[in-house]
Amino acid sequence: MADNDDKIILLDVWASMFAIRVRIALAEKGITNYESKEEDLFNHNKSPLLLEMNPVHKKIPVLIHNGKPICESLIIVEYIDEVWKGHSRFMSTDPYYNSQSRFWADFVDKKIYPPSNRIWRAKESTERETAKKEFIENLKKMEQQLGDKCYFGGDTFGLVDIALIPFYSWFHTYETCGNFSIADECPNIIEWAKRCAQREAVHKSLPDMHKVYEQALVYKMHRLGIH
Ligand SMILES: N[C@@H](CCC(=O)N[C@@H](CS)C(=O)NCC(=O)O)C(=O)O
Repeated sequence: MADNDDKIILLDVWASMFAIRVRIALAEKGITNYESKEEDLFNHNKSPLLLEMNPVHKKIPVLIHNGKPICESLIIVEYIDEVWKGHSRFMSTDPYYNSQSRFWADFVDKKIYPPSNRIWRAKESTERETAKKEFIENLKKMEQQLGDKCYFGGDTFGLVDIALIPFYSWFHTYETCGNFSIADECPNIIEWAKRCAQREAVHKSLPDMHKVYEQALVYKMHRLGIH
């Protein structure tokens, strides 16, 4: 379990919403003594360490805890919660509550992430408009699920909040590329995001939205083969 001499390495990419989840989880648990290794995912430049630690998917984030790798952001967040039990918990002791948290965190990965990505990557406006529609529809479902609660799980900041809040840094990119306002579509999600961003752990882990936008343009040029 957790020890003060633990050696923790995060294979990271600063703008990645999946990596941001892990940085928030670590910060929420008060873990600052870890090494973040920034990966270059382009030009066949992945580090030998990444290929060794995540040979199946070859993706970041990977948390390396005392030499042992943990892959997949949501699995990493739950791992951090289980190992560093001392601080407030992301999961509960109630199996039903946890099943619902996992359902909605999975919804973020399956129904929010794919259309969000297509909004800024789209080459044509029809593709972009379809993605935008799907993104808004699904974000509204999350807004409904949030209801008038403080966080998705109630009063405690938990797994679903950690799964979704990194997207807040990307909202400006979606809005600029898709020419729409998320605040107009989902005002309660924006209120929730602002509430989350008041937490120190979240605030210091979320990258600047304008830098994210610039980076998105670089990613897009890479995808189009323009370097
Ligand atoms: N389901 C994974 C997704 C991770 C992911 O897509 N990572 C991207 C960066 S945002 C990556 O490493 N891409 C490299 C590649 O696809 O080769 C998670 O939750 O950790």
